[in-house]
Amino acid sequence: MTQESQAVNSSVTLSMREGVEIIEIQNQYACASVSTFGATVLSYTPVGQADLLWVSKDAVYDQSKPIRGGIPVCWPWFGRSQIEGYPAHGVVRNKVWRLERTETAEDGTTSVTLVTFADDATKVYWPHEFKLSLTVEVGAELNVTLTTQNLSDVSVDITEALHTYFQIADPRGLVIDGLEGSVHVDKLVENADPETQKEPLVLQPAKDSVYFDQHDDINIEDRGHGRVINICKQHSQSTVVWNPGPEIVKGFSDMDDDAWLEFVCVESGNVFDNAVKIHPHSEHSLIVTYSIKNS
Ligand code: TA6
Repeated sequence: MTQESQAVNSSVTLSMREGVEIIEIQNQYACASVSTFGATVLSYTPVGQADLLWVSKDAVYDQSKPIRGGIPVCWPWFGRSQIEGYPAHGVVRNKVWRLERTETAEDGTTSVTLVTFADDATKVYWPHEFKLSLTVEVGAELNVTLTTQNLSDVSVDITEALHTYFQIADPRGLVIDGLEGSVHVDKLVENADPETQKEPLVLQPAKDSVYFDQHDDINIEDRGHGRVINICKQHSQSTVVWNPGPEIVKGFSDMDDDAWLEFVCVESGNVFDNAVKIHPHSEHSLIVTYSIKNS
């Protein structure tokens, strides 16, 4: 279905994909796309490379649920809420954000900033005033900054993550290094004891582990695509590694049974015990830079 597109500037156009508005970015470095629904980066394809990100071919674009893939924004909590009926991964990945500004840097990098604020819907679950901004910088690297502004008169504690789905040639035996030395908990094992990661992780799906007090750069050795994906993060204490594997994937209506063979989630944020306290009228930014090196 062809959709009319509207040019914002020479690098940015707006179009619709079914019920979702898409911000399309194209410059000398890469092309990328971001949905205003959930402020979800859906693709980042540097010139000469495969897309960094994975989106399910069964993803839903009618705003009835978060888009499966790309970089969903988990905020102001990560994971399942302790409160029955509250949405998993918070309240902003399934609402429409506003495109606040676009900028072109001197080196030709294109940035777009999307914002969202507290409203009646968010206050049902989280009774605080806030401004949340996501700035996506598309250049030789992909830089994503999630900034929380606490507009209330009380301190708030948040957990958060950029829940990034990386397109991978084969997750079986995938080597992920940079987690060494951090303490991880396996969420697939009830009451699992924390363990210290001693070696680079060799992924054997299914995997759902949280790495605490983890600060180092992470390298994902995507050998099948002849590349290494580097994750460099600032103000992030946690990393989550997730791949549902062949059985758990069957429980997701927006992924087919083989989808687990196409991606790995390596999520940068501040989750569970690594919560962030933001004082009244203060702010906090989670910053992640993704880059690709040929291997
Ligand atoms: O980050 C891993 C995880 O928390 C998994 O436990 C799984 O639930 C995944 O996120 C996807 O969650 P979603 O709510 O997007 O289906």
